[in-house]
Amino acid sequence: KHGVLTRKSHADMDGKRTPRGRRGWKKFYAVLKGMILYLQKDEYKPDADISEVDLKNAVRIHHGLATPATDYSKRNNVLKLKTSDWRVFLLQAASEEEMMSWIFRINLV
Ligand code: I3P
Repeated sequence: KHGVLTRKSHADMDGKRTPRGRRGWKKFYAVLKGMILYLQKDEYKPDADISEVDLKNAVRIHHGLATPATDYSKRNNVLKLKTSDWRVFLLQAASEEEMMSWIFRINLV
């Protein structure tokens, strides 16, 4: 699955709140492949190599959990992704249908 997702980092690997200055929203082209959610700067190209930055933004979603971000009301269609290494991301999808589809696919892994 792929599509546009806008990301906000809420907690870091130690589970601690992401500090100010790194809490902004950023738009990515998301690609779910195997157990990894790639958050790429540019649109998906099947045969292109993954850049260094894109690798850094990749999220391991095995043993993670995605749920609708019902406690976040500033934006619509936002899901909350908790990873097995205690990171928390808010991810805004293009529509409610897209959000539900991402949640379903992430939780299948
Ligand atoms: C953050 C940025 C986010 C905002 C966040 C700010 O600043 O303005 O948009 O979240 O508020 O800290 P920075 O880019 O300097 O990290 P919202 O859009 O959800 O308000 P927060 O600290 O209350 O999460």
